[in-house]
Amino acid sequence: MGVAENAEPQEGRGAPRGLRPHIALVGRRNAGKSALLNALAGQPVSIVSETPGTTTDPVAKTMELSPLGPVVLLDTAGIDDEGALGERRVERTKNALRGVDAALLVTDGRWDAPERELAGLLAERQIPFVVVRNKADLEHAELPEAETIHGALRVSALKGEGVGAVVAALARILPEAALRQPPLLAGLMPAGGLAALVVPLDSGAPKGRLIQPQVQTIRDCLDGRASCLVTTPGEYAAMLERLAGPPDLVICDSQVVRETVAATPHHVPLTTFSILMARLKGDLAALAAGAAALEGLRPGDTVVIQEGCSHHPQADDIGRIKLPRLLRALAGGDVNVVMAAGAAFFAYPAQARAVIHCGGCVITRRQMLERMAEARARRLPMTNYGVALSLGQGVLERALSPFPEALAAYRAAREAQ
Ligand SMILES: Nc1nc2c(ncn2[C@@H]2O[C@H](COP(=O)(O)OP(=O)(O)OP(=O)(O)O)[C@@H](O)[C@H]2O)c(=O)[nH]1
Ligand SMILES: [Mg+2]
Repeated sequence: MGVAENAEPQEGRGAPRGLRPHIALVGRRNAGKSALLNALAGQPVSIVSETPGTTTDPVAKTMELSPLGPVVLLDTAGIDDEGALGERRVERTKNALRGVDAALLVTDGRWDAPERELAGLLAERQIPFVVVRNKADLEHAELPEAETIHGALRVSALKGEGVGAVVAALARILPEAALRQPPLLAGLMPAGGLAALVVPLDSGAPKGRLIQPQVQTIRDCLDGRASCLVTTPGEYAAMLERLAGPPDLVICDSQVVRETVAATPHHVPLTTFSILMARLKGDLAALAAGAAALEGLRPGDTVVIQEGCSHHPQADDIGRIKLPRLLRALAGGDVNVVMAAGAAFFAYPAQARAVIHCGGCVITRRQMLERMAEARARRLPMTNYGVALSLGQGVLERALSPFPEALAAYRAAREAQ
């Protein structure tokens, strides 16, 4: 495809490129494609200049785009490039569009032949796209009279304004298949490796079977030609002793994470089923960062506890009993808990300080991401049950240790508050 790699070091265990949705930035020269890419990345990745034709070859940049998660953004040369070389660049841009999951059609306010050509091309290739009307800060200045571009998002890449709405729009248009990362254990288990699964059989466990995340983990191990041992918290230490070496990964139920950590050698990667699900369903880095907000809670604060389904509450229900108890302990006093359940849209109350979402087993990744985008638009930190439970047991950093990006996001959010 002739795409230049940026000099960014490969992110250790980050999502492999093949699992990341690819998003192209297209438009005429000087529309601000590179400036928009930089605004999305939050760092100067592409060269921005007033000279038309600055970007010549497509440039791919892997990044975490919260709340979308890991993506590849593709900067391209202007579609209106001219001359013999220019035509070859245009060809490259068109080729780079092959296989992208979505596109941002960037315009400086004009909607003429180049924009129409691109819109036609994208439609023809069935690539969902958003029109980004950039340079909104220049509305009344040098720009030609802006045509009304239906549904265009107004953005100033230069000032970083409206960039969040672009990400939210991408979350809406990206096809489900592009966003889904099917293997729960992606990047975590070596082939031929061994995972230890710690599964409590308390009153909440269904009779005669295991719950979905546990089954999915076992299946993923087998698909990856790895093995797994499944045990209860009570048998776990004895099982470890019988092994000739430690397992490659330990995965436990969130509710027994503290005791599992205590029984596990320090160097063994360890996480919870909920954190694996959070990575699969949403953006783990953003959910980890959201957990930091719980540590800053004060008595009287409002926290939304949101569930994807409306299940029948159990005796020691996590959402209704355990998490409110945890929030009181963190805040050092009473916390105002607002429960939201079901698939319908829920308007977060203005006074809310944080949202704790369930694992979202009944909602799609896309729905989960839309909820995250909604919270983000309101500058409301969102975390999830599994992350919050590990935080409450004082072992969140350990449970995030297999996911360096998420661990870094949590630490950064903690420092920022
Ligand atoms: N006022 C204003 N200027 C912008 C904005 N975004 C980009 N620019 C300016 O527009 C010019 C072109 O920006 P680029 O990001 O290089 O545009 P591009 O679409 O990548 O252009 P090529 O790579 O040449 O095709 C630069 O001088 C930027 O500073 C914006 O939001 N507001
Ligand atoms: Mg450029």
